[in-house]
Amino acid sequence: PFLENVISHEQFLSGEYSTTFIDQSPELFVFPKRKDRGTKMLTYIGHTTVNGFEGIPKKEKPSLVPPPIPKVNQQEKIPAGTKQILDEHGPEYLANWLKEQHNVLYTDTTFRDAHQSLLATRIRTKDLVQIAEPTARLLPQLFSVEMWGGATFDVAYRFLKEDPWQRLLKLREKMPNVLLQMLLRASNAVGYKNYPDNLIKEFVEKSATAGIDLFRIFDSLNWVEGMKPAIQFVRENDKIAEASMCYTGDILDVGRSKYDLDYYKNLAKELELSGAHILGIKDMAGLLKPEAAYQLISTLKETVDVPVHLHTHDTSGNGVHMYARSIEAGVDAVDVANAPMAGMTSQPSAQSLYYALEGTSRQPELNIDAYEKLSHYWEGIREHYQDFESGLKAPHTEIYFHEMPGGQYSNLRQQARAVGLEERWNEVKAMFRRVNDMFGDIVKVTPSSKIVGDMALFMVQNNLTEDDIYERGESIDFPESVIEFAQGYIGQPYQGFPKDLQRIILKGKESINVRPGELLNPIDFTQMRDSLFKSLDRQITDFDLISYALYPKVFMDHHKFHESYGDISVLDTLTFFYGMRLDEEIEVEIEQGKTLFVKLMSISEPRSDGTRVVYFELNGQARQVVVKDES
Ligand code: 3PY
Ligand code: ZN
Repeated sequence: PFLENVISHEQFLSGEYSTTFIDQSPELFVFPKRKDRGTKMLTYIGHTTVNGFEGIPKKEKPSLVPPPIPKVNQQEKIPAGTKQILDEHGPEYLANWLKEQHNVLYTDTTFRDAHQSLLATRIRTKDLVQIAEPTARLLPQLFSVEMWGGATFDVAYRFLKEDPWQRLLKLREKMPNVLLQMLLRASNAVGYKNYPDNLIKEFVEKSATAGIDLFRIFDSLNWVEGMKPAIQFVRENDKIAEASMCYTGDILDVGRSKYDLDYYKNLAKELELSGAHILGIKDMAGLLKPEAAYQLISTLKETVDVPVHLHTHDTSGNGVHMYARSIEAGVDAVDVANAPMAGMTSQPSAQSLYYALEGTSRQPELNIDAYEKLSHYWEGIREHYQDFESGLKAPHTEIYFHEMPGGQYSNLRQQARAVGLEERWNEVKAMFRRVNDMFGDIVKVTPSSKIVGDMALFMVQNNLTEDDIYERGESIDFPESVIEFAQGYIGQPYQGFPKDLQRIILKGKESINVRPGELLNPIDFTQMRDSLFKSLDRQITDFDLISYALYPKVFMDHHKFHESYGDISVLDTLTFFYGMRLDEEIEVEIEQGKTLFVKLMSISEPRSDGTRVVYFELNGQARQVVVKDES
């Protein structure tokens, strides 16, 4: 705390201090009183009860029953699965094994993409961990469980106030038999920009150590150059590199030749040569139509020797049909979600596809009753996150036109709402497509999709047409993300940037055509650890270090939050989002065998300084905390 006082002192920051600074600044020795765990937690509950939770309307905590967790015999050994094949024989063997299976295999995305796409990535670790071991016991035939990466990493810190590494470690412990899979944005890791290569290397290594077996790697422009380091690092760790191509456009549309069957054939070959153990097809917007899927998969199965793994989003409602055709064409594995967390912008339902394949020879070999048992849990838990629902109520075939990824649709809509463009949402969607075409028809997935979205919003908000951009673009300040894209800082689009537009956006700024990671200075982790240790005054783990390197501000904000409120990942989800009702009593297990009993007694009227006193009983003793009423 002393060092923290020094480095945050105004005089110190201004640089105008001498050797007597410490002697003459007694305030440096005033340390904030460290609050005990109970008080910190009551402060959080008090604050949330009074002010609500960021991003959702404040309302009284809903009354919901806890979701049912299927009974399993915990004394029995957990059945072996794909994880044991990988650990015993390595990634090449595992990939061959996958290819040799006759029946199609399932990757279950319920723990990651399903809630990223339906509930803004908000499902908390506590709710995932409860169902992890039953899943491992009931569905040992899964190929893998996708449970990490993508947006889960920063959302954990930013919104859920928890440590994403803890999620990985805990799920690994509970699911020792199936492959754990993550989504890795190649040189963007789990962020939105390119990072130095040595950070990607560290990130992959520590993720592998903490429990990831299969890395699905993609580049947001399908730029293989940008994916090579990540593929290499995964291979060096003896884990599975699933190099993925993002599906865009429509191979059935003969009028649109940029992304035709040959494009995907060449890309697949290139990815195989770059070291892919598995070829992934990432249909992030759900654009792949059933017949296109049949042609694509048949062609790719003839093109590469590695197995093919298909991912889609069911936004159009055609997901199950599309998978059924892909399975006919020989795809090795597909991504599905448990039914109550499936459909719409999420993955197709595991159960629906299972039944759709009845009577065919490739129906997955698993216990469908187990899926149904687990589904009761997901059905119940989804209710706890009702305020994060995206609002999409029906299949949406307009995606074939605007091509927005599943996870982006609701996000961009919220962004539009936030800047007062809710009534012009249809215009924003149309503009999204226009911008895509202006950019030369690009692959749209995090982060390139966000850049197209930023530009579309910018144009609608400022009433700019495409002609305006070409005619008066010189005097327009474009969004920062658009400038960085035109500079080549997220990589090179297939067939390059449209030169005119690039010049208008850059206004003389230079652009690059090499991998941004080659130009970025490597991170000095030793020095970074030292300075973090000094400012946080605690042991810095390797995980902390990587998180800080990826997201310095997000990590520091999380640290400050933790200092004020402690570890609130132990709270049940409804209390976490809504606080407590008057007279309600809850139990909080803060560590194994140590439970706090919390009762909310009363809340005072606001005082003249805008604060309220919140009165609790903590383990039967009266306690009070003061919180600011932000209304
Ligand atoms: C992510 O990058 O988070 C995605 O899910 C992209 O589809
Ligand atoms: Zn996805």
